[in-house]
Amino acid sequence: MENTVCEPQKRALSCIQPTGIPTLGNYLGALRNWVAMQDEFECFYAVADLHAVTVKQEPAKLRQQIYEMFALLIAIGLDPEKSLLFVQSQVPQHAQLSWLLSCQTQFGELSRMTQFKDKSAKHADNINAGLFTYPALMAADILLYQPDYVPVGEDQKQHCELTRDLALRFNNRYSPTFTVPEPYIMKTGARVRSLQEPTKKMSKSDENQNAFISLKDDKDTIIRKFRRAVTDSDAKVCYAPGKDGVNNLMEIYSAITGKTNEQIEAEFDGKGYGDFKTAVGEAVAAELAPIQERFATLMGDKAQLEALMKTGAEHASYVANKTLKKVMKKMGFVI
Ligand code: ATP
Ligand code: LTN
Repeated sequence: MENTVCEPQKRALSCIQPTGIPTLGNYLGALRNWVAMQDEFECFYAVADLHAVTVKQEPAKLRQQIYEMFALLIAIGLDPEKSLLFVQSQVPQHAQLSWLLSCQTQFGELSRMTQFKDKSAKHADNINAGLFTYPALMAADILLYQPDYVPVGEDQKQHCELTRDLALRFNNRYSPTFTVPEPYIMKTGARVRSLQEPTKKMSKSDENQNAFISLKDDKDTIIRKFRRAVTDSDAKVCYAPGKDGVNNLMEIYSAITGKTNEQIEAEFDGKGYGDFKTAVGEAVAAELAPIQERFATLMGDKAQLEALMKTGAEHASYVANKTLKKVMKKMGFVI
């Protein structure tokens, strides 16, 4: 008989904040990869609502956005039977471990986080302690589940490195406790840029609606936004330094169609930006249409969403509690 050694399945974990309908950037940079990973890995995915309150939120709107984000995760193809889907605030171990980890995190480390610098500049009237200690909560989200990989977009790399440092620090100071996770960043779509300012990342909280494609935008809106996208006066579809707008559109088109830059250049050789932008818009609209249909059906049954949240939170809490208890015991608490 053949002697097969069964490798344990690797784990992946990621979260997304319910701060609005996700953009094409969130989808290509993170969410789409989450779906692709669910067959190969044991996956944990959460709606990071505790993170969302580091900036001001209107309660009724936040509640709606939590439902929407949870529904959207299922609509994009995450299967609650295959992946563990849950809402962060429904699993109290996140807040508990976050406190313990924040006592192992240095002020200097948190001061260097670019997301803190960006967000404190953007919300200068509300630079609260949570915004500053946010990476300790993110580290707790991750480390509780002992994942090997954290699929995120490029902008979260710095937070993932801090999480690794904290895991190593804890393991060295006490004894091996945490798996040291690696960020899992895809090459295509890792940094989708704003359609209006293509040097900046596409962000769902951008005030200019034309700067981003929301996963809820209809076909006409999508095509109109792409047609208005900032490009250059060169009128040649080619990937080159300095052509940020065109490069961004090519990256989006490539991420959706799987075509290489050479194939895209050949396809639009001799054609203007108008044809190219419409083609990108049509490809994106076709990708999003079935997601939008499933999303509408799911949002029509909140009781079903609540039941799925409850099951997810119970399972997550069971896994998270094992890690939390270990950590507390090692730190000297009476448990
Ligand atoms: P906000 O605009 O509210 O600060 P955000 O749009 O950056 O939020 P998050 O909820 O913070 O979205 O991010 C969810 C995931 O999407 C993260 O893994 C992040 O790296 C990824 N992501 C966000 N924006 C982009 C982008 N423009 N390109 C690629 N990935 C992105
Ligand atoms: N910080 C992330 C969201 C987030 C996250 C996490 C991502 C919160 N907890 C754990 C991966 C793993 C963001 O702002 N995009």
